Amino acid sequence: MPTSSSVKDRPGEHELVVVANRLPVDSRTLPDGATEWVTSPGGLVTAMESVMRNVDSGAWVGWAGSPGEAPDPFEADGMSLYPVRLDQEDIERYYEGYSNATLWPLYHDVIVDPEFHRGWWDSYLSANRRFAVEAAPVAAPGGTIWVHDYQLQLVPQMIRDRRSDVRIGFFNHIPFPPVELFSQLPKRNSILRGLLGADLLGFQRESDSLNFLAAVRKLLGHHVDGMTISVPGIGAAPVREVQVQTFPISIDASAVSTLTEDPEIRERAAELRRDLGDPEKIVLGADRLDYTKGIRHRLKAWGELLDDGSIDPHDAVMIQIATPSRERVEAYRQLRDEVELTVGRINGEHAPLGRPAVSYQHHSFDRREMTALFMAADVVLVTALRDGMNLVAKEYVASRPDLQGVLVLSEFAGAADELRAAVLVNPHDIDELKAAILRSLAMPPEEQEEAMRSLRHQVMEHDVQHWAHQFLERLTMSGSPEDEAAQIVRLAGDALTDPAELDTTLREFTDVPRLLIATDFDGVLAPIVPDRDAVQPDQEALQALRELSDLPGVAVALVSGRALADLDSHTAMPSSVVLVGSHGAEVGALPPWMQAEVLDKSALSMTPEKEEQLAAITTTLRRIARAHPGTEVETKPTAAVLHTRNAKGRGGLNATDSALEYATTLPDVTVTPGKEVVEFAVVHTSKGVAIDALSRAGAADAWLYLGDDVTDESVFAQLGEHDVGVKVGGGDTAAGLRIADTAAARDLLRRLLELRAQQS
Ligand code: GDG
Repeated sequence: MPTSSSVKDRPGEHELVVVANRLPVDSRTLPDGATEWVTSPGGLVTAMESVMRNVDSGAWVGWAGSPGEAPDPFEADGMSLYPVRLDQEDIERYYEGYSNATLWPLYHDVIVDPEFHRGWWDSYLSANRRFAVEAAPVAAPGGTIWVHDYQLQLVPQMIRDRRSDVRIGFFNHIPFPPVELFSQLPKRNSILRGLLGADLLGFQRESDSLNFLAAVRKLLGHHVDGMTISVPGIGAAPVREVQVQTFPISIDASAVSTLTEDPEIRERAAELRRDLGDPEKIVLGADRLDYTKGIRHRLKAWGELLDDGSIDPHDAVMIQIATPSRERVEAYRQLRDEVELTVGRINGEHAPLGRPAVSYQHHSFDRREMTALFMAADVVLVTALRDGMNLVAKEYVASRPDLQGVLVLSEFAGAADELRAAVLVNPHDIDELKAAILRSLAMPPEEQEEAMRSLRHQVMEHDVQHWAHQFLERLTMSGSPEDEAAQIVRLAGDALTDPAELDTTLREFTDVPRLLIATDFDGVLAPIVPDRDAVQPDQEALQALRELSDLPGVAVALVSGRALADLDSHTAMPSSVVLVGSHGAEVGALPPWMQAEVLDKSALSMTPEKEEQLAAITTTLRRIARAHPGTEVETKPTAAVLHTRNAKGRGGLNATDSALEYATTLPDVTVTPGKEVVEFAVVHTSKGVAIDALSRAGAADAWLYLGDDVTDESVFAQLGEHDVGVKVGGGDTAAGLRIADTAAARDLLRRLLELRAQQS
């Protein structure tokens, strides 16, 4: 990042102020005493730097990377930088201590033991105060202050205490742990109160948001309604509402993709392969040297594949970039020793003369070199044991406009929620990891292309600018009474969609790599008739569906309230079409290319295990109800419900708290707190849930759904940005398009077939 050393903007004039532990540049003192500025390491800076480049009047408050006196504020890339002072003792206690030896391991599933030292907390508190004191006056009146990450969790409330006029957002770049783990943290409630100073709290994954809400509910006893927390005011101050939302972070995807067109970088990618002795396959790992990244697991798998002869070191080379990180923290020193010992052993046993089996690089590379590495890599291994998101996975995808290369991705990285077409692995299972590596090395080019096309669609469409925009837009809306109304998009009246608009939408939709096309049956494919058994489906519409299901990258599903067998007998669909009956509770066989295990995990149908689970839940809820007079338990075929409406005093709230605490032990149960009721469903039957599960099983980038009934609204309610909802006939709907009748539905399906077939 080019820098200059003067500040034009005066404090108090910035509409957007970012507060992060590190500035985007680190200062280094040169031998002649002059200061040099270099880009500072890590995912947060990579992400936010490109966001801030597009902001007018932006400021960044953070540490400049060296102990002692902070440099004066200065300007870089059109942004004002405000350095915060950290002394050597702050670095040891606040940064290396409480942040990186207590919070980091605790928030990453205690992969190593967190250390708790009281002195570290005092330092964390005073360093957070210094950031808040520096940041508060910098924002313009009514401006926005966006605080980042686990090092600064007390800053939101500290800023609120100083500036009640600004909007405060907080984004956590790392996971937020389950309440059982978070509860171990000394001063845990101070951390929660510090965070609740924000108007909007953003997390990477849905599970992080839910873990945070559970901690607030359980440890502070605040009322939580959906994703809104009511924070009681102190004294006469009114209750304040804090919003929680999931915002998966991303990268500056087009900037990365553009780098791949640079002839020098292309040449460098080719040169890298030559330098390694022209191996057939290059496998790459690129991480900060951190125990969360699963580098040891990856090396173990690679070593075993060489040991058992599954990989010939003449054919395949692994490059492991391990960027130096937190080198003064003991766990990081130990990790470095272990990794280097393992690499040495593997090379000693397997490397052919003159070339490595593992090329290990313990230093950092510039962005261009990283891109060349991604372009050269046939397989990238992201085997994190726990990771907020993991930008390396997204950078690899953005670096492959040639649609070649395979991403092996840990399911414990946040990126796994979005990058469904990667080869997903549990890195703790070394045999599974070995098999995934072998499968990736042998993957035919067409299969690589299909998966990479889908991955690229996801990454290029959801870049970091999109992420920042979503967060800041939500922050601007937070607290506004029009909130919910603004989110509900309804079609005005019952007007039919203009045919030209409909056609444009269908064209855009069929351009997407992997599609799911799904439709209701009665009222869409067949006119409604009084005698259900006498139904006459439109044969041309059925035929269009059959033909669509034969096209590459297209999954087709028929979804109905009818029983599965009934639906089957009226439609005579081939095995390439998925049938879903009983409003989502019955799912027929899947075509072989869909991932059946996604459906198994999606809890769509009752099984003996689920019956048992429901019985156990009912017993526990009844025990809770007995302890809180007035509360009662209702049982349904697939759910148990705790009703607290008739409880006395705080009894209802206490019963709800107990139920929700119990809920945290049931990860695969759908727990829905409502108004004085909490429902525990072991099967969540709705057409919407079925479509969601099917689109994941087919790794669909977008889906289209046709429906006419109120039960179809559960599908329309979850339309994503690229999905298409088509309401057939009149009535209120959340679908974006409306057509008249079954004849129009037939025409639409035929048009879809025509558009998609043109591409094959
Ligand atoms: C945290 C969360 C979350 C790495 N080595 C070099 C280099 N890098 C770049 C990568 C990537 C970034 O650093 C690392 O980002 P990650 O996301 O992979 O990991 P963390 O640093 O742990 O980041 C993480 C992230 O925050 C953002 O929210 O995704 O889960 O832990 O951009 O390419 N860059 C260069 N040379 C290197 O040697 N230039």
